[in-house]
Amino acid sequence: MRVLILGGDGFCGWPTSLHLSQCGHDVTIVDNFARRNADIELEASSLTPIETLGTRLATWRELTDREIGFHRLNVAEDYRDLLDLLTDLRPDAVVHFAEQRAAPYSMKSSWHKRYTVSNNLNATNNLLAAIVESGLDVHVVHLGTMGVYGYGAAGVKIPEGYLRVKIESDDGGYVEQEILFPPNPGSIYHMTKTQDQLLFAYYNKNDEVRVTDLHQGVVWGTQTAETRLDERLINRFDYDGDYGTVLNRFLMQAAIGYPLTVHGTGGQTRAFIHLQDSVRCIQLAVENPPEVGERVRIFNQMTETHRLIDLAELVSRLTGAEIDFVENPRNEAAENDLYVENRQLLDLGLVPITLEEGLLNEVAEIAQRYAHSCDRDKIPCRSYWRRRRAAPEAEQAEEPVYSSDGRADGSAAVGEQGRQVTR
Ligand code: NAD
Ligand code: USQ
Repeated sequence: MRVLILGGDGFCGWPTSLHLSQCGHDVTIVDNFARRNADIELEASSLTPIETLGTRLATWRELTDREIGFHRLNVAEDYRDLLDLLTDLRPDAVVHFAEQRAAPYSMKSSWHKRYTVSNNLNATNNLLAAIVESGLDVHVVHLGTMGVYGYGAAGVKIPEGYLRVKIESDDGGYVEQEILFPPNPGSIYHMTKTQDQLLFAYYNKNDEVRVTDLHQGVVWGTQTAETRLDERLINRFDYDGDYGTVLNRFLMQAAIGYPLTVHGTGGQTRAFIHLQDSVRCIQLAVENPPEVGERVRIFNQMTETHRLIDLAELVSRLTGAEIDFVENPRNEAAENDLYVENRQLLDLGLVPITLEEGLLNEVAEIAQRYAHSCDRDKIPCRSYWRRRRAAPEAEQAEEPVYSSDGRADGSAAVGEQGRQVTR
């Protein structure tokens, strides 16, 4: 298949591009390097030494003889270029990762809120509008999030996107309907993903655009079979207070002897998936498209749920790290249960890699190997979600200066910002 990958230079996009290429698909990447530019803005960087995209692609060619194409464009702004690319390439599928994905980053200031909304919603709408204008029948595979549901459903297992409801009718009877599960986003970033859902539903209904929306949990791990082939292919490893996600942060903190930063009590339960499973799920979604006329397919792309305190204690047991209960900078429930349905990807053949010591050790080893490049000052999360708790410097934050292609000049300091295994 010909597959266009929007956001193919990112944490999930890069290993997915390599995996789909390895599987024999003809892959082309689009990216505007917004993520690399956010590092400049935040004065942070990946723990692992990621190469330029040019070197990454040349290395892949050298090792495998496979060519991955690349086009630098801003999906949210360069509509005409996107349309021309679709028309020239005529892809069978577009995998859409090209969004600002960090919840803390989206909550740093009003600029970050507006940027996240504008980037994410325009990227999704531009893609859908361009598919319709091109007249092509392209399957969109979008990376959504478990956070569209909120993280608790009053003890109910969260279904895959749709909820069957009974509505009382005027004659005292009941009408049955299937509706999108009520959205309950906790951050501006998560809110953009709930709005993406409506864009997909609309274009699917009106124009029969075929869509698979993957509601993914927190991704952990950093390497996949393909990124391990050569150090020049190494994937990014985010550990800073904005982009670092919880389990990778704990493993990296343990590696440098930094107390594990548990927000609040650690009673929050979240859904997780290993990066290797994430790329496999995307392959399954690409290779099993919905029929024309089928409603938007929604898969819950997660393999297990964990309470954060249990994860911290596990990492602490393995490494001897101390646990630090820090005041939670976010506005989220201190504790929640989480039960999630994920049958559809299992039925397509996913065999989950669950969290076990061997894999944790592998991530910890990578963190250890590159610990020398860690900037400890970037570890605390300083993005306060509630106005009344905003740090004084956030109030005075200046906007970073961005050029139209999303490049920050880096000059402006922005205010700093029950375990369930489902198989
Ligand atoms: P990332 O920030 O590492 O990658 C996103 C890529 O998209 C970056 O390379 C960035 O430069 C690019 N991009 C952003 N806006 C763009 C635009 N307007 N035009 C062109 N390129 C643009 O993020 P990631 O962790 O790889 O996440 C990818 C997707 O998966 C996101 O949509 C995210 O919401 C979703 N997701 C991620 C996780 C996770 O734990 N990382 C979990 C669930 C869902
Ligand atoms: N947390 C800590 N300590 C830390 C960092 C985070 O306790 O040092 C807590 C947070 O308060 C939160 C939980 O860990 O309760 C998860 O935070 P996270 O940063 O790992 O994940 P999140 O902000 O939810 O976002 C990540 C990705 C996002 C994706 C989402 C999937 O960045 O793109 O959509 O995971 S989900 O969480 O299922 O919605």
